[in-house]
Amino acid sequence: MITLALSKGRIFDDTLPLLRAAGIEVLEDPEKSRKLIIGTSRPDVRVVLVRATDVPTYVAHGGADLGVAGLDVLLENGEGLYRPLDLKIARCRMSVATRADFDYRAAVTQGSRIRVATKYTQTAREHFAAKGVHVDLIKLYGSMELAPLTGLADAIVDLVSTGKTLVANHLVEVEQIMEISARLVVNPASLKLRREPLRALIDAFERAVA
Ligand code: PRT
Ligand code: MG
Repeated sequence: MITLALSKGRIFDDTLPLLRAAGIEVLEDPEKSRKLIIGTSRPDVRVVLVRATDVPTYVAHGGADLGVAGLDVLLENGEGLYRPLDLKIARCRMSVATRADFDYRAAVTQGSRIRVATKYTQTAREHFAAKGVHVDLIKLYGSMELAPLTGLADAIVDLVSTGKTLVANHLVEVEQIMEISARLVVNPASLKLRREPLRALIDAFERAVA
């Protein structure tokens, strides 16, 4: 049995067409069913539904043979995974945003300290270290946009796709850190033990992306 870890929402929705192109139909809609293990039209392939941030953990520890996770998630928690393929789905960018009245340029050029709230502490730490900016990181698990509005932080590091969330909260995107997309990650031990079927599946994904 090959187990593929996906998260509900955009990762699941965007992976479906790739699976379909690989000849695999998922047998249930996770938004309608409460099942966490879903069968597919291939008796030897099943999907497990986990939180987006748990996908690397499942794959790294063998709870799944492969999975789909955003680069944002992998940069925070993606060690020990074989990361063969950019699926080019669930695309967005990782950016720095502040209130419109915050002078970000001055803050990052004058070597002053900046308080940054984010879910992506690893990525934010590396980004500001590379710029030589002193940063106080505040770890949050959601609603990052609130941090600059309440005075909790000067800036946030978050994902942006349309930019509507920032606009709705009167925040300005002041710097783009990197482009983000979802990757297919594979458990290295699975790849050794079940090389043939996994390789075939990875190749099918590869053809579906191209
Ligand atoms: O929602 P949950 O807490 O269960 O987990 P999650 O937020 O990690 O999962 P999900 O499904 O929301 O995101 C899964 C993956 O989709 C992420 O890891 C990213 O790689 C990718 N992705 C692509 C995004 C976005 N686009 C995105 N826009 N993930 C989140 N957002 C959020 C962003 O954080 C911000 O709150 O959408 C908001 C901004 O969107 P715009 O369109 O208003 O700019
Ligand atoms: Mg979300």
